[in-house]
Amino acid sequence: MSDAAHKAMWEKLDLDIEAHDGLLAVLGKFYGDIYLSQEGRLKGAEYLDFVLSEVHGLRIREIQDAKAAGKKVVGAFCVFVPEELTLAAGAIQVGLCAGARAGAQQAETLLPRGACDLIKSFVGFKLARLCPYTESCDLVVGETTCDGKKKAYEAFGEHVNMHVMEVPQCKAPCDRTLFRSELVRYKDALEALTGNAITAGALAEATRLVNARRRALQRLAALRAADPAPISGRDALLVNQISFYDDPVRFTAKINELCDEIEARTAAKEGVAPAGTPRLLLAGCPMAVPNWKLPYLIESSGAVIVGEESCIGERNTRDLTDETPAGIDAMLDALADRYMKIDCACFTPNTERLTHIAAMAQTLRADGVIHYGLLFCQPYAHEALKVGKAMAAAGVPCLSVETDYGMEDAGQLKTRVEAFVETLR
Ligand code: BJ8
Repeated sequence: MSDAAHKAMWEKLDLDIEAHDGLLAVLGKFYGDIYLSQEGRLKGAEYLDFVLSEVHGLRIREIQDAKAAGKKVVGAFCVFVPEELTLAAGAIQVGLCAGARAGAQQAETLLPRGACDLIKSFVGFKLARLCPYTESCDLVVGETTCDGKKKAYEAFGEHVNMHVMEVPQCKAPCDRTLFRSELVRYKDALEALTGNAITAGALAEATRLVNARRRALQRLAALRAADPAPISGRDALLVNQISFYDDPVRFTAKINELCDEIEARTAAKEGVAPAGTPRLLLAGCPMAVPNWKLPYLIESSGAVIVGEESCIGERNTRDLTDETPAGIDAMLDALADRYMKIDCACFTPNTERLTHIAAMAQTLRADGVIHYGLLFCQPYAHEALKVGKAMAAAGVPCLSVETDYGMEDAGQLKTRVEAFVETLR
């Protein structure tokens, strides 16, 4: 697809072409510095490079073609939005841009200064007309997770067609009942949007599809226990990020191919860093594209990241949806059961997250944990303290960092990370 064709498509989507060109230029440079500079990458990383190079191009063209053929597009910001239902309604679900500072000035007209950068980012992308995914959406689904997001959706809803799912904050049986009823309400909204009734057959097929993608990501996660580490944390994070954008069937096939290559690499005792390189588990807030600052700083400080305990990582892939129930009601029960296992810091209490982090550190043979909190994120800032205590009890060194999408603190962060890595040697 030519540059001119891309531009014509973006104009049709009413993007701010000049600002969007600027964004792509910065993104391209950032990607080159952080990704293409890596040594010993897997051949399968070519897929990642291609998807990223065409993230606003060919993938958007596919989505536009699908829309022209009558499909609807649903955007989401949270792993609580059940893609099984979206796909069963014959719609496409995409994760929306929220990992860069864009349209910050515009965002501040709708948000308080103390909103986290993730929230400012999705509002900024919309108001500055920079995200072709947001502009492609027929419906955006929000959720009542943290206070920042749920209040931001009130303002955001004045600019997009919005459906907000209520996500409970506790995990008692009454909370599961509430979430189950929210699944029904979302199902009704999808049926109204698409004009398609969600049948048991369609939901079973969609569940198999989403589970297959989760299984491929679980396979990748498990292979990272090898020493030497067969894939960089940056590339593994990118795999997880792309899982929210790319076609699920193509993505699953490509990631399984990547895993085949990793198995061969591991058998040959090869990796991206020498055996014995300090291994770190990254835990905390989700890192949406192109939030690669911290992984880059860690991996340029002599360590390798071996796992992501986040929604752009294992929190999103740990649990499968039970494929055995028959009939819509039983399938909705299975969905409620699966989604209510998510250990987001918005829940209280949320002790299972501490257990998960300790288990991941052990399985992945991590020498330490870095807890990442996005500045102004209350839920994860509170849990950072608990994670620190739990890791101390488990004998796993832990460093807690709080940062945002800016580069101003990069030097200071690197000094802290280097000092931490030094203690692990
Ligand atoms: S399930 S982690 S994707 S809510 S960083 S906006 S929490 S103030 S993103 Fe999340 Fe769903 Fe939970 Fe996962 Fe608020 Fe914190 Fe900002 Fe956050």
